[in-house]
Amino acid sequence: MGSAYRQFFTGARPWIIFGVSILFAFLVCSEAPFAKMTNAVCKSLNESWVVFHYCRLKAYSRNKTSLHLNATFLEPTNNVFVRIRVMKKANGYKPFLVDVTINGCQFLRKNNNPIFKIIYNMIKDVSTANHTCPFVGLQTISDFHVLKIPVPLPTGDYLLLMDCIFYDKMQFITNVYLTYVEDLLETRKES
Ligand SMILES: *[C@@H]1O[C@H](CO)[C@@H](O)[C@H](O)[C@H]1NC(C)=O
Ligand SMILES: *[C@@H]1O[C@H](CO)[C@@H](O)[C@H](O)[C@H]1NC(C)=O
Ligand SMILES: *[C@@H]1O[C@H](CO)[C@@H](O)[C@H](O)[C@H]1NC(C)=O
Ligand SMILES: CC(=O)N[C@H]1CO[C@H](CO)[C@@H](O)[C@@H]1O
Repeated sequence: MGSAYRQFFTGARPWIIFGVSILFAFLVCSEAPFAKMTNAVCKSLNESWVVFHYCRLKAYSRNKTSLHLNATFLEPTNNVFVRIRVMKKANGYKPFLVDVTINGCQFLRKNNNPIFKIIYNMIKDVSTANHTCPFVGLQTISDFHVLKIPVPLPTGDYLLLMDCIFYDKMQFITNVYLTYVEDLLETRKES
């Protein structure tokens, strides 16, 4: 697995960011078109490094939820890669367009990716990711709910998978399920 990841990273563009945050960038949206997070799952694969205390959606209303996440990194890490994949539901979840791996520490130093910069700017105020590496100790995302999905998507159920890798070893995953409705605005206009 280690060498497979290394190979993948070598080929990958040095996209952005720090881990936990990114994921959610694609997800949520408080404005039309309509997007709603429906479930969040966090899992540490190495509890001597990463421990999740809290990973949950709270409901504001029937069509709006917010994400709360709280984890501790027990040791410092200066090497964070995040792989993000989007799946779309169609007889089970199938890969959908996005499969990128980003170098989190590099992005935080150089702010060198314009797309992720937009996302990061939205995330930083509700997370503890607003600093350069190393990352250690308590990491949180609090009440994350305001985001615009930057590209139009077909209506459907989506799953955002985030694998977080420290020094070539998978340490945790965060998966967020969401529902996206493309034409809410149109429907409203017609009615
Ligand atoms: C698990 O975490 C410990 C503590 O940081 C680290 O030394 C070890 O290499 C990690 N193991 C794996 C398989 O990632
Ligand atoms: C994170 O979770 C721990 C354990 O439940 C709790 O003690 C701590 O207050 C929480 N911190 C934040 C910022 O939510
Ligand atoms: C939530 O959905 C209901 C009906 O489905 C709609 O009337 C309401 O305007 C929606 N609220 C927001 C904030 O979109
Ligand atoms: C590393 C980084 O992004 N630091 C920023 C954290 O947030 C403050 C206030 O928004 C900025 O001034 C820093 O540049």
